[in-house]
Amino acid sequence: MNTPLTCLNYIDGKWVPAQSGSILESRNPTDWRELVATAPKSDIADVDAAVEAARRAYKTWRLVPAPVRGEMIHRVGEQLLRRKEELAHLMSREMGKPLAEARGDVQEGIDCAFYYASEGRRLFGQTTPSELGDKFAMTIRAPIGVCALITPWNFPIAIPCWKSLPALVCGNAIILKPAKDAPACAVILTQIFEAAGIPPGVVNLVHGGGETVGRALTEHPGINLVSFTGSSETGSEVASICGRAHKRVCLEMGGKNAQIVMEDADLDLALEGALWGAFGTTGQRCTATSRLILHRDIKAEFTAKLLAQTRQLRLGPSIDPHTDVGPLVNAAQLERVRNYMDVAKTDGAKVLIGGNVAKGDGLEHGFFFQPTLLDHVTPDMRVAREEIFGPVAVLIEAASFEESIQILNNTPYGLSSSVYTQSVNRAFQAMRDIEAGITYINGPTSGAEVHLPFGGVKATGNGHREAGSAVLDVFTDWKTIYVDFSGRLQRAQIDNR
Ligand code: UN1
Repeated sequence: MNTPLTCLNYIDGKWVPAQSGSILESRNPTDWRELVATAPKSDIADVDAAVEAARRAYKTWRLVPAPVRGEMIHRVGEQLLRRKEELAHLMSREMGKPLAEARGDVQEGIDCAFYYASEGRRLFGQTTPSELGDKFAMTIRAPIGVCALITPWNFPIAIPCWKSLPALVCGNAIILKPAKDAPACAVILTQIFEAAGIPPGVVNLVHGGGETVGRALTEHPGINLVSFTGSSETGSEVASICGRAHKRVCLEMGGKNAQIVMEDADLDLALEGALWGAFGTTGQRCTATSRLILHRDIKAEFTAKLLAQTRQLRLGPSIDPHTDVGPLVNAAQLERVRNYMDVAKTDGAKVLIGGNVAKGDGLEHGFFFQPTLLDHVTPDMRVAREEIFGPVAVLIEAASFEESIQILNNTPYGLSSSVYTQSVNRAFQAMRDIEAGITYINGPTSGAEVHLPFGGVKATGNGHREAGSAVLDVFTDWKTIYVDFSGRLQRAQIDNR
């Protein structure tokens, strides 16, 4: 076993413990006897110190030319690339993602760094003619100030990068509050920021719980913006605090993503997509496929194939290269998924495979749950509507394409969606009629790329998008500028009529 890492907070360019001296433990979900790291259990005093440092640093950081900020972000990308393997191993041990997927998580951070590094030389505004003579009109982007970034454990490098890199290139100072289950990944990322030359106070890291540190940041008058990824319940709380204080808030919350398989689909392709979508990252992705909406003409055949393939999945230690499905992140998640099995049975669903905590074969010290398929599920059942966040997919039968879309839309959420069909007409109808932020045609519900907008509709989000150029509208304000070079008063709408 590896020696546990001692994580610290990073405030004003210094690595420090929590002022109270309290600590949290981060354990390996494959084997909870392994302590991966300890981290400061911070409170409001640590948040105050971080906000003060960030406010001070913001004053000069916002004046650093954006291309220079971009060069630092580029160095972040280079360091992430150099430390990719080390980070992937740490991540896999810390939160239980299979190694290949952990490499993908770090790669998403690298992609993000190189994308936003070059944004330093764009950050385009607009110039447009004025309605008056000898007058110039343009827009520029202005940073928001100090941003609190509250991130989940399921993408411990990718999501902090999605948030921090565009925030920084736009000229904001940041305070990162990583999930309690992934403090060590956040420490390495912060070390990388430090090594990339980002000045003290511009990036701060405060570990701790959502109810203490997350809340203190959200309520702090020195914070101008909160970007939060997590549950819809917590997101509502964050939004209401920010709403009352007129703070900008960007929310990425729950999902109940569905894959539709039509009778004209390439079934083998749809099958591969369903397996990856449902069981990749042990179902712990916001984009995971938790509903399979199957046309009745292919349901029996598709289900039989799916069952056979699910049976082949190897459940095992996240670090083992032969593992297909790793553990859940912690005991609470395991209990949550297990509870949903009771809910499913009470509501009349049938467990086709799985449905239990996995035991034996060296899994007894980890948070393993068997890959699970629930059949005879109707759209009104709780397992068809609520986010489970585990290796569980429900099978719902549909009589037509129209009914499939209706079922897909019949959820409070709207993040990702997928349709397998060979019909161009149906594909375009799906793109038009599905209520979701992301729609895949003939691909699974997971697979977002960093240069496109990421986010959802309904209870999934609050109208903002992460990633792509869309996130620049989160981390900047538009400023409209008029320059009158006529040397006289020109009244718009009046003097030119
Ligand atoms: C998330 O689960 O919150 O498309 C992010 C995907 C990944 C990102 C997921 N690229 O599944």
